[in-house]
Amino acid sequence: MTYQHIIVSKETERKFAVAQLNRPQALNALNFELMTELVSAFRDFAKDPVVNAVVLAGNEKAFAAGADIKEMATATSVEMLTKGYLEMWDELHAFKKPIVVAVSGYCLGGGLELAMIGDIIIASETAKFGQPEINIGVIPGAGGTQRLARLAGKMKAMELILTGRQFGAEEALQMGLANKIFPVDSYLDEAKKLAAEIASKPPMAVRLAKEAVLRAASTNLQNDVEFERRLFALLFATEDMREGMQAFIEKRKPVWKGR
Ligand code: DAK
Repeated sequence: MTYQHIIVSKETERKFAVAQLNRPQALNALNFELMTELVSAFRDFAKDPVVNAVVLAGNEKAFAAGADIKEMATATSVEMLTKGYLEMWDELHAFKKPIVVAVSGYCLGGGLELAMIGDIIIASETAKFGQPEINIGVIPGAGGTQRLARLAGKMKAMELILTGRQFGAEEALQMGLANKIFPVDSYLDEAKKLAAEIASKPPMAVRLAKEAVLRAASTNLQNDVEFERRLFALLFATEDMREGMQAFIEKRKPVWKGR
């Protein structure tokens, strides 16, 4: 299958696949089409016996700057809950093979949520992480409040989610979000090396190890993610959400009304 918004390749010798987000003009913002393609690629990886691990990457400037705000700006709560978007994220979350995420540049909002669905994060020195949704009148809606709080602890997650502040690779490493940091020119190769190493292990043991480790961090995760989603969709009924997203599109500062 050919894709428009992602680039997929397979290293059959080293037994892993690479999915690279490829909407550079929008800093790899995750629009509906890109997500559809990504899910389709992962369905193929799931079935392919040559693929024992996956590297998920963006480009040097951006892993992904979040969900596509231009697409979301006019969406209704009902559309957010029914358009099939939620199912796509669920499907990625349910992927059984290990995902090594290679992050350089912006990894924000839904971009960070996607990275956290992965299993290991290799960051470049220029990686910039953040959950900036608050700045456009919403909250993380793809598990960010839950996964970041479980990874970094309540206080840290609270600060990052309430301020929307961006943070670098070093801070990500300290809080246990990133596993390793490498220079920009080698981070992707290092992610591939790690994927190849994991892919050389016995596939069934790897799969069950992933499932078991996820259990440690996921008590009630699915329920809590559902809860977060409902709050996210609820914010689509507010004027501040319309204002926040419109202000981003118009490249101006939003004016909040508290309603
Ligand atoms: N959406 C759409 N377009 C984006 C974008 C985004 N998230 N981020 C950047 N772009 C576009 C810009 O509009 C610009 O397009 P043109 O003006 O050239 O047409 C182009 O990419 C380059 O961006 P900038 O000109 O803004 O570049 P700068 O270097 O000045 O700034 C930046 C880079 C990353 C700081 C800035 O672009 C930025 O703040 N971007 C938005 C970051 C953000 O707020 N992300 C969170 C979005 S909300 C859910 C699933 C997912 C989600 C929620 C629910 N469910 C399953 C329920 C996720 C939500 C989000 O991610």
